Amino acid sequence: MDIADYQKAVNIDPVMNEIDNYNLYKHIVELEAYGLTVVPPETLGVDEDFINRLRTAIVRTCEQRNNIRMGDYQTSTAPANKTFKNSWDLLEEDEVFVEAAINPVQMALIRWLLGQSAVFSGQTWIIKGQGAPGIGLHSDSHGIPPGAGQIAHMCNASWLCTDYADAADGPTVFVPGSHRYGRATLPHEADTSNTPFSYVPLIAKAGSLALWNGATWHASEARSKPGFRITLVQNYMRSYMRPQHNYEVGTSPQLLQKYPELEKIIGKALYPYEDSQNPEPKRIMPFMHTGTDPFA
Ligand SMILES: O=C(O)CCC(=O)C(=O)O
Ligand SMILES: [Fe+2]
Repeated sequence: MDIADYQKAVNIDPVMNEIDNYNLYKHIVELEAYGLTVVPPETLGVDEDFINRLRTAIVRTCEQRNNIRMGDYQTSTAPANKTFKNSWDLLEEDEVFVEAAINPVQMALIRWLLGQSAVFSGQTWIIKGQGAPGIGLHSDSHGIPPGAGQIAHMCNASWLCTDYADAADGPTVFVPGSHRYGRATLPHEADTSNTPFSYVPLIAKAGSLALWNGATWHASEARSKPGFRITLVQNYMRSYMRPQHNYEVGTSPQLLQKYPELEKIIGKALYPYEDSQNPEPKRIMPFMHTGTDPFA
């Protein structure tokens, strides 16, 4: 008996059918058990041409936006202070970014985590060169206070555009099962060189998709290899993460100036680090502190 055949559970039946069609059972169990899964290109229905187009589009967009010449990503020594900049909001740059955002296998897994009403929330690249340091353990579920850990509120779906073969590539690392802690890392837990938490590196070939519950703690290793690690990072969220109305657009400067409290509560874009058009780093830390303090 297939329960989905009864067609009584209108939201979960379509997800079940897709999990079945694409044979995603292992990935669903890994998402539940570990808080992350890595899907190979064959399962995603993408070929080498797709990932070459995606990587090429990222490099080209970075070159154009940051006025640099990167050349061959495998040997390039373009400076990190340029390759990390202006990396958000890519859909209009090349349709391959739309293909990456709506891949149907990816969407089946995202809808398992976030429901049918999941929304696409942001897309950015990581172009990480030789000598780039790692980053500390953190959760991506910024803004979700402790106590709300039973369900996924957001997830990260990252396309690997280069191979992550070993630690020298500077891969992402994960604390398996940490999504169940339901909170962000505290400062003394975040340093990978002395954290008491065990973590595993993401080792997979280009064209794979790493998908994690946003609450799953992760970090990255320093990169020692020449050339660049290139990744397309995508965030998806539950629909309640959106405001009913975007007061950022159209609220008059006169009102904002007269009522500073209004400016504070207006919900200007910042997730996850900064609005690419209007970076305001000073607003980011208080927002991220909600991950360990509901009163932040
Ligand atoms: O460099 C990495 O792989 C870590 C990136 C990260 O923290 C993220 O995409 O949320
Ligand atoms: Fe992250």
